[in-house]
Amino acid sequence: MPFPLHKISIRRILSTMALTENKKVLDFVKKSAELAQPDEIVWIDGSEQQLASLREEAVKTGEMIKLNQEKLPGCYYHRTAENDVARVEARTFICCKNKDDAGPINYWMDPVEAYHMCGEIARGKMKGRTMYVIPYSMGVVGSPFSKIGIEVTDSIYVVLNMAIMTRVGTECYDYLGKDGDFIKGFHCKCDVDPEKRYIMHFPEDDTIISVNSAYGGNVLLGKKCFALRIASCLGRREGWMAEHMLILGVTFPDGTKKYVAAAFPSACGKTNLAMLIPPKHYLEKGYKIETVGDDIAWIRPGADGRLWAVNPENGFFGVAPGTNEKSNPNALAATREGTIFTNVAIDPSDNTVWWEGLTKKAPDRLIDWLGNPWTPDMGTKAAHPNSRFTAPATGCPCLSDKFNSKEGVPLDAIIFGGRRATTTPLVYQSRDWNHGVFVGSIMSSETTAAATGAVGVLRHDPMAMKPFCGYHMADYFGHWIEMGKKIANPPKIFNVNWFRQGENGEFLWPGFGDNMRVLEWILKRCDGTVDAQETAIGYVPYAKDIDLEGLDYDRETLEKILYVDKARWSAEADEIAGYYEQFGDRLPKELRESLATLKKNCEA
Ligand code: OXD
Ligand code: MN
Repeated sequence: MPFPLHKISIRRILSTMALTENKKVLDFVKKSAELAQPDEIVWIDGSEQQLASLREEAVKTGEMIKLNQEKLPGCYYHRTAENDVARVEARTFICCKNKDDAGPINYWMDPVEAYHMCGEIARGKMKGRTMYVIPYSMGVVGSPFSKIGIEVTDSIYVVLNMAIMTRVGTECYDYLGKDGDFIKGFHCKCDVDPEKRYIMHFPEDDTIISVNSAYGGNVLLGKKCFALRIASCLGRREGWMAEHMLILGVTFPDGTKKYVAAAFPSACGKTNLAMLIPPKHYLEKGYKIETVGDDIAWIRPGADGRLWAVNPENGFFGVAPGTNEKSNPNALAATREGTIFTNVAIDPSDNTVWWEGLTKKAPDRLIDWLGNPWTPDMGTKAAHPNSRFTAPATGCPCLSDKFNSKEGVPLDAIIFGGRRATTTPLVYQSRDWNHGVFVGSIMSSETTAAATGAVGVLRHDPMAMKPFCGYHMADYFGHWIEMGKKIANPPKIFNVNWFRQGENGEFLWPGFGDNMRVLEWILKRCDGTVDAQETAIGYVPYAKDIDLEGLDYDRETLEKILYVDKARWSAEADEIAGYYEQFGDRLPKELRESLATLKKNCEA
């Protein structure tokens, strides 16, 4: 007997059935319902009973498939529409009054036009459906970092994913009280029509509207839309930073801990780095990596003059392909319970899941992500390259004991990194904070399947925030420079590149757990216990200082991927100058100066 949901008719929206007396919430729910005209409204309370009954309903309607509960307890499977498998950057808009405030990198639409257009698209589209009202917190409720959101949606899949990825429950209403403010999120699947798909952000109204999609990155509104695009605007207003960064902790043999935040573009290994297992001899000495977050960091200056960071999420929305017992056993372990898999393949022999890279040999017969029978000789992918797992953070064996800390963790280092076949060395350190901001601003990376469009195309992705910055990118750089002025003990800033390739396209660095060797150098630099060579771009390690113990790897290759080729960097500087042009006078002078220094250093 399913637990009775708090279903009420729209006419009774303001009745006692609502879980809050907050007038702003009631008003938002009422307006959303008047627009989309759902048959019913369900107030999500976050209880396991309610979620269980929603899972049951989703299985009944075919929205989700219940997987093998012995092998994968609490795990479910979902397929999105074939046209709806990734973020849609060209249909993602910043809707602020003044076009200049969105900047040249973002797509912009006038807010009046955007509200009108989305209103027409969503009008009546929840007829025959239920609208769910999700109260959620990004961050631990009551932490000075945290913010509350309310998402209304017509998708049970969204409710269940939000319940993994964020802290959902009535405590959010308690925290808001009668008058508290929150980020409004309206999501309607409508007809999943790609031509009418819009992901709209109204930073001046703290509002998000998402229509005609059901793919996670477009519809789990707490994630990219709120925790990055809207939060980047809030951070600028309030003096903090919302970044596309993992957070990890390193425990040293003597028990001390250091924390690192690292920004990489989507599907470039943030989850793998956040959950890294160090090589054997590090483990034997007592080194340990702990995960605080794998995708988003909210960062604030502390009273001690350092930067402190929290992960506002509560789960991992990770890319499945390539995740296996060797590349990321911790992520794999996290997916074994209470996980929703999206667009991976199903193994019908035991009703479990499979994706490319999970095992060396694919099973003989699968059901692919489109729902069709699949065999290895077909030459197609069984799982979509951007197929995902939504896994509760608590299932991660290396989750940090600071995961739920209200104060967050103090950062010793910030790392930027892109996917670059050439030019960018394995690791280098910026000369100081402002130069570090420059290093982040010139990040380029090859595109991945996390967004629609061509894969493998080199593009600028400053601080890995190109798709996620909610305002003018040059003002965002300026905000970084300003933050530097507020902190007496800033983290040191580094850049890494795990993706250097040889002449035949082979990767020149093993990556994964061996990235610990680079992390160790980075943290020694923070302590001032290892020397470095000053180059045209910043400080680069001496090859002898990267620990290669237990690795079958020659120092010559290491020298090669640490080498700073001035001719290439000179060309890079010219290319950056072209890229910077679009920012005009809004580009902070500190970045122009760093670029001039780079050019001069390359010519010296
Ligand atoms: C993600 C992304 O899902 O960056 O984290 O696309
Ligand atoms: Mn991401």
